[in-house]
Amino acid sequence: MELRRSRVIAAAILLGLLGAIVPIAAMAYISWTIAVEKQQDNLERVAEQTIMRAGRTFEDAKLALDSLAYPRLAPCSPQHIARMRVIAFNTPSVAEVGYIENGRLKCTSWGVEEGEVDKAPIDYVTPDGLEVTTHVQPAASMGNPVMALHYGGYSVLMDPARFVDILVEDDISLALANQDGLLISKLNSPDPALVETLSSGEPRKGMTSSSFYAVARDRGLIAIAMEPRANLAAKLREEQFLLLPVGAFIAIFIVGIVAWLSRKRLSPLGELSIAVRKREFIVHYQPIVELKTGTCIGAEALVRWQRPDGSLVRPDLFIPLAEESGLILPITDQVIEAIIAELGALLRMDRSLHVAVNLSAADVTSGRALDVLEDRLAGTEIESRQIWLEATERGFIDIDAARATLARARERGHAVAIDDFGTGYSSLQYLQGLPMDALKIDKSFIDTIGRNSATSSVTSHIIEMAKTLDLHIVAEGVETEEQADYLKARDVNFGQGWLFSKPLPAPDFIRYYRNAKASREDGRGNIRGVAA
Ligand code: G
Ligand code: G
Ligand code: MN
Repeated sequence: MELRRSRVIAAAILLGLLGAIVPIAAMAYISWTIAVEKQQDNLERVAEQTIMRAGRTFEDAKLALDSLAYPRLAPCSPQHIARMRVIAFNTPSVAEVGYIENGRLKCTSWGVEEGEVDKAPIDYVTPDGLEVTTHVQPAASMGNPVMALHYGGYSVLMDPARFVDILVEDDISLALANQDGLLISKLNSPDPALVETLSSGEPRKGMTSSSFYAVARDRGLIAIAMEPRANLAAKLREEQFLLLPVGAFIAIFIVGIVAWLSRKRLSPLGELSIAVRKREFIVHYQPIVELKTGTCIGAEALVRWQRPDGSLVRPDLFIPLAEESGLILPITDQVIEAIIAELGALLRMDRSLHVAVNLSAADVTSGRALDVLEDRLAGTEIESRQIWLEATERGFIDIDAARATLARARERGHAVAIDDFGTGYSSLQYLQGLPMDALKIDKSFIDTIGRNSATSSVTSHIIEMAKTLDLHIVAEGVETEEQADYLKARDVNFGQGWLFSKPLPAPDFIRYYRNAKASREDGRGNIRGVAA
């Protein structure tokens, strides 16, 4: 029993802890994945904008180079130079236009080239056929290296920053590369190692131990956006602010349910209903003997609750709760089933033997136990007259229902006994109207026998009353020979009590029954042990 309690408590604590931790951990994890997802989606958008921007810049340069081819003007003539200047001016991404002949720069949008400048070496060729030099130190300006695109005898110089001219937060860095991973342009100094791995790999977005990244590809260009993972913190807090309270709410709910269920299970009623479900009820049998001969003529079935640790709980401690809660009905069923299983063979062998079943008030009022009896007795060859039913006055609250049940019980062949007779308030007249076969005089009256107390005279009156009703009489709680003699002298036929035997488990009762029978037959000079 303590074992079960501590198991329930341990399970409740475990479930409670899990119920508290799991939802909160789950919500923390979900907020993290949502924050990561949002962060990466944002980066992906940046990478896509970058690739679009870069693509458009290349298109602009291509357009400018294409439009330089026509109309053909005399190379490096004032008109030619003016035209190159117009185009450089009209194409925002193009800083300068140059005309090249035989690998030498002849003139630029600024004018005729005086020095001997070679065409810059080509790093790679775009899918549209533009030759690209990624780093050129422009002759005209002292500024940063620029990029040169060559096509059809012309070159345009461009500021590489134009390709990644995107409005982003400071801690997002960008890299633009060609499909071979050659870096074309960058913003906010991206991590070169990461750029190298990403430009050769497949992934569109992801993270490393220190950064998130997103990659976009288009027409031979690769745009990479990255930002430190530390940036997640703000977004994570946002998500947690929404989701952690949900997790806490679920946790409180689960812990509440666990506490409620375990309290319910640990309550006396909870334990009793588990006991009913686990069929923890066993039956002991207290012999009822014929006082004159000492023959065992029957037994009263007395239920006990056997807890998992083997201890027995007496009915006084759980029958009231069982009656109050309605669990008494299944308990009565289990008692009936135990009787049939344990004493069925003995009852079939000795038709004069009976077993008395205690009915609860609810059993008496509803009469339901009769149907259970009929059902369980069917096919067992136990005669219904071998099953006595004991009802106490507590069952007579609804007297009409009680009368109907008792009448029905007798119609089916059962004998009906009134239990604890004398302890209630009912008048004899009231009992007279009830269908019954036997009275069980309560132990409290038997106790007075031999003592000089005032109630002892009541006892003889009780016995007289029972006799007036012409009923079998069973004296309960007979403990001494003196009591037995007193009862015999007043023609009380049957007795039950410690003088004869305490309530016994079925095998012990069967042994008691056989011994009693054997010694009686022995006493009469008959053969011993026939019944065995
Ligand atoms: O022998 P014991 O102390 O166990 O019996 C206590 C009381 O419990 C008895 O007086 C009897 O009324 C009640 N009792 C015993 N067995 C049953 C049973 O199977 N059903 C009901 N309803 N009461 C029982
Ligand atoms: O159903 P009822 O109230 O009759 O149940 C009988 C009760 O009396 C059971 O609890 C049983 O254990 C108890 N009992 C039976 N015989 C004796 C006896 O001789 N002495 C005492 N003290 N109790 C007894
Ligand atoms: Mn009884």
